[in-house]
Amino acid sequence: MQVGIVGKPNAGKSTFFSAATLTLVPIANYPFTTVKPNHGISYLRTKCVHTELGVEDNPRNSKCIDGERFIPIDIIDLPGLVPGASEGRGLGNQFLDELRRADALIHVVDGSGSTDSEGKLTEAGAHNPVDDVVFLEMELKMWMLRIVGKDWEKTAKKTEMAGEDPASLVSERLSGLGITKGQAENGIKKAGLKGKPSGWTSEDLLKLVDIIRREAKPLLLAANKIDLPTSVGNVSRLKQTGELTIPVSAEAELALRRAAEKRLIEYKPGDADFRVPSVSAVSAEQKAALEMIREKVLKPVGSTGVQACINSAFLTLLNMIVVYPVENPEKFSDHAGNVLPDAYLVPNGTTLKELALRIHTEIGEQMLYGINARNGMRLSDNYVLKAQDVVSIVSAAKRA
Ligand SMILES: Nc1nc2c(ncn2[C@@H]2O[C@H](COP(=O)(O)OP(=O)(O)OP(=O)(O)O)[C@@H](O)[C@H]2O)c(=O)[nH]1
Ligand SMILES: [Mg+2]
Repeated sequence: MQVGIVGKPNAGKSTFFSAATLTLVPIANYPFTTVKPNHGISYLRTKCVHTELGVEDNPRNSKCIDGERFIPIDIIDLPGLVPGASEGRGLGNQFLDELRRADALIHVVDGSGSTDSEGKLTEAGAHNPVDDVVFLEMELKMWMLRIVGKDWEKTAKKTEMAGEDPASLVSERLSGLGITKGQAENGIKKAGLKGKPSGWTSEDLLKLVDIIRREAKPLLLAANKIDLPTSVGNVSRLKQTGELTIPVSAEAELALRRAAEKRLIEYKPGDADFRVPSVSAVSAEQKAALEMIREKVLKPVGSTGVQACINSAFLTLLNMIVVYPVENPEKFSDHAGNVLPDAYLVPNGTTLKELALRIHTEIGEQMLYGINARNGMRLSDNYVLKAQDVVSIVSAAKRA
């Protein structure tokens, strides 16, 4: 699974990325610091079931820290986009194609309003961040329109002559972005597009790609720089756009994670607070800076918001759940004895059979039944998985 970070220059995308991945990337207070995409690994955080089951775990595909399970996800940081990028302004939108594998987007907005629409520093609070939301969604639409709309009339006429349906044409054009025919069909219906596709206008296509983008690459707003006083009020303004909005201080998260990495503090991404251990090399200056984060971010907001964005991208926007497949339902282990080795992120609605197929084609195909490891009850292959399920799959196929 992959999440893409988008937004105008200087909004804090690379700071967010760096905080989420603990990877060093260039960060600076001027536009176009990032000139090519950064790829990294971050983690979704969820309560691990091992505490509740009363066992010690040995995770393989994920990490367990203090009873919290961290599941890896891919994350990509893009160069900034400016209004008119689709016409080549700034760095243009050449890098948007990097988002083809992204399942969801995090739009990092400068919630403090201290950078203009092109990311140049301006008087704090002078810029309305809602403008950035409008423009970015426009650029995303223009990007998709460019892909769908190339020689539209000519290609649509050919499709009509061949007796093919318009959804095939749209999904074929957008197949590079992972758009399915079903999503194209849905989009056409929701956009109210009827008649011959060769007669659809650019406006029609713009409406269509916007609907498809919202379904196929949903986004949330990371209202960043919440530590700055001019952010007050902008979070509710951003919420009024109707997009899921999360207050964030990427800079605070980066400082906390770096301090935790150096063992100056105890802090896990997503925690509501940090602790300075009795033995810590933290200097008075560092301590004061960390205390400031506590007062300005953690206390009023509840967390730095970075982990909340990643979690919401998968659990809310994409409506996914975490499940734990095990081989031995009594010991909650795999064949090597690893307890709760894997945590899988699957779409809500996934059946046991679909999970089995994902683990291994043969195991799935030859699946006999499943077992709910919590109570030993048998589960049929069309059982719909629930969040935090611990399940065992009994199959005629042997595992490698
Ligand atoms: N106060 C505050 N400043 C932040 C925060 N996040 C980022 N910044 C600052 O904002 C500036 C821009 O940060 P970057 O992460 O380089 O921004 P970007 O969106 O990647 O910018 P481009 O790569 O130019 O598109 C830097 O000076 C950061 O230190 C935050 O949460 N609070
Ligand atoms: Mg950057």
